[in-house]
Amino acid sequence: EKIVLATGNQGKVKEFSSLFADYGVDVVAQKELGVSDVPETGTTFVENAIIKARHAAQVTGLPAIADDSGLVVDALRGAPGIYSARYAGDHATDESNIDKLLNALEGQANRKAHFFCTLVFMRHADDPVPLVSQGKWQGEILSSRAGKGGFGYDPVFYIPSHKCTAAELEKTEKNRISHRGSALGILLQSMRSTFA
Ligand code: ITT
Repeated sequence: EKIVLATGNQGKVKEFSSLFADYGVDVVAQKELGVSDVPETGTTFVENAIIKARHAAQVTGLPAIADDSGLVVDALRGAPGIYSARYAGDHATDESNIDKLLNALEGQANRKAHFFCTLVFMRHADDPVPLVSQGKWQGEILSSRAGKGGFGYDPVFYIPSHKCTAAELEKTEKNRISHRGSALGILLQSMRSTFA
């Protein structure tokens, strides 16, 4: 059966397409089904993911998977967190968000940060037991950009184990080790054990 992918973010759509192809799951991005973005009024990753999954399921009548994710920076007491997409304001772009982050961390010695991803699967809009999974990816914020791959904050997110930024990783490697890749592995496992 088809599942709607409740995201309007093209970077996420690309990563999920290759991840789901690996797992043999049939997902369609919400835009292709005429679903528009919904206001994210929650105060946690979980709440926002549920809001997005419920909306997409409501509009399409299909089961839905949503991703709410963000960058959590230690020295900024967790900012930008759930506000990562719009850190630099209403018309924020990946570029302006990174500029704002680099400014906020100027002169800061503690560069520790992690990406966080919450995924939600709902069988229908009124599903009382959504499946939830989370993934975390530890790294450090550089003081300038490196790499062209990925999206969002990837060019300044340095992975010590790989000695490069997330934007310099092969796509398949990012999917293997990222917050999104980990969260999806866990979600698919719990979908299998719940519906087997
Ligand atoms: P949807 O709500 O439509 O899915 P969005 O971009 O608004 O799209 P979020 O509210 O979950 O999604 O914000 C996530 C932001 O966190 C995203 O826009 C990036 O700035 C950042 N982010 C999340 N995962 C990332 C990754 O793998 N690499 C770089 N930045 C990431």
